[in-house]
Amino acid sequence: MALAGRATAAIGDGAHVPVLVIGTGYGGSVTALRLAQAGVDVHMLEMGQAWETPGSDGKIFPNTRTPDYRSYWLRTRTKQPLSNFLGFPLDKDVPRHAGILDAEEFAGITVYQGRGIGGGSLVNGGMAVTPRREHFGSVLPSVNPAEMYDVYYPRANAELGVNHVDPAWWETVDCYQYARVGRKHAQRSNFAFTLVPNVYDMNYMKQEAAGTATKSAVDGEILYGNNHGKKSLPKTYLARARATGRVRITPLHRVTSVTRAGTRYAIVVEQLDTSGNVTATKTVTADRVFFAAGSVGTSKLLTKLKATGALPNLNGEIGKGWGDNGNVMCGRANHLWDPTGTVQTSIPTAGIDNWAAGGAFAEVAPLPTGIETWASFYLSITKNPNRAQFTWNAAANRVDLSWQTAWKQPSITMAKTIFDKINSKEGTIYRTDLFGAYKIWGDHLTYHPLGGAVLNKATDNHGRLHGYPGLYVVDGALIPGNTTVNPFVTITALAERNIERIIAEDL
Ligand code: FAE
Repeated sequence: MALAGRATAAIGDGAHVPVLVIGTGYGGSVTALRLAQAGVDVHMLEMGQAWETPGSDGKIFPNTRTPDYRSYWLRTRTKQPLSNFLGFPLDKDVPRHAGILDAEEFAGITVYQGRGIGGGSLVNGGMAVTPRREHFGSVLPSVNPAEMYDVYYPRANAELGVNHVDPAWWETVDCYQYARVGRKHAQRSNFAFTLVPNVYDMNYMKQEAAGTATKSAVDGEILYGNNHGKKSLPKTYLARARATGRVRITPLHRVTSVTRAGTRYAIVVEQLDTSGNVTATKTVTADRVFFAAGSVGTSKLLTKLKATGALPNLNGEIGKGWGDNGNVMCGRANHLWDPTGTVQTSIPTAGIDNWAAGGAFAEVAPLPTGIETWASFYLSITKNPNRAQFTWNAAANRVDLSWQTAWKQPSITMAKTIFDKINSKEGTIYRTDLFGAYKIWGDHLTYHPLGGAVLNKATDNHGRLHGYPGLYVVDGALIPGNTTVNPFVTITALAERNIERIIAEDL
């Protein structure tokens, strides 16, 4: 499928738009499509690039194995989630550039996020998982499960293009050997093992593996973008939004302020060049503003705007209830008779479900290094109860997050309910070379930031911010810290639910 039409002319200083959407990830894309279909003109602002122009190698996105200037958001050195291999540090210097992956560092955690039109959909693993219904009460306690499971989860899955790997093909193809080894070890320790859906086009992957299509996932493309099979938002929601003719998107524009201006809102926007320099500052007005800058982006904006008096009537829940979806990573060293394969597709399709008994759901993740590693690698989502708060640090002119590294300990304990048992059964050990020298746990990061403007607390039960009619939160900031599985299907489904009500009642 072709990328959606080209980015339109940049928003002008002094412009007025009926609806402004800040950010182009899942929440923003759902909101823009549904408003446009209801006949409303929408302008979306995105701080990252459009990602429509190939680089010097003829490709839009670089490979995971060879990060370059396109890979990181305004850093001069890469910060790879797996920082080491066989004891050697992997990071390297790169030119400062408005790259695709932001490794945003707070005092106790690094939060990875996508930057560009499509937000996290550009960089994520595509795992499209609907939480088990019996767990939904802990995910969004104020939302009626029936409406989500009968209407909005199915709608989100359909629009996102969620599909399933062909189990017969999965059983035999080389590029999923690592996942089958993961299954063998999980099942020998009596853990439930499930194939999980994805938004990667599984028919395309079959062709890659057969050598009849340009290799993409099978060649390791994912973390810094995917050039072929991934159905990211520019190919799904945003393509349909643009096709309405009512949605315009301005990339490389970062919102820094929103204030009341009579019956409207005034929005201050910095225009960036691809080196991250501010080349212009614009003020535009809008009747309604939808915050879709992601859990961190939306929470940082709202925390600053409340504290600095730009939006003083926001309530005391702003900035609270932030969680890391219990993310923790680890690797296991397999025996020499258990190779995981030299060719590993970058698209994960399987997980070990020990949520009910141990509080952990472990994604069997690829290590697409191109060489045999004899390693099994896992990203676990755990029932970590810790929640952090964003606060305004006036002296440093920035927003801080109170998360502490030690707060990952419950996640490690829960992940160990799976991997200690597997190691004991298999006679294997943890890898100690992936996150530093002699470090077992990747406990310094998250891929799944959630919360900071929680539904039914900072907003009403449909995302309307308390204190300001016409201001809404529509992204992962609404979800109180954990989705029990990978989050984007829930973010999408919740946005579908909320915008339907907002269109019916507010417009
Ligand atoms: P998001 O997609 O983050 O979009 C926010 C957008 O707003 C971004 O494009 C920002 O650049 C932009 N923005 C931020 N601040 C501003 C500003 N001030 N002005 C203008 N624009 C701004 O938000 N989830 C899954 O369900 N399955 C997976 O397999 C999976 N794998 C992942 C792998 C990686 C490496 C990462 C980083 C994430 C992964 N995720 C996965 C998480 C998922 O991508 C994330 O939950 C969603 O993207 C969040 O959606 P939002 O709409 O909240």
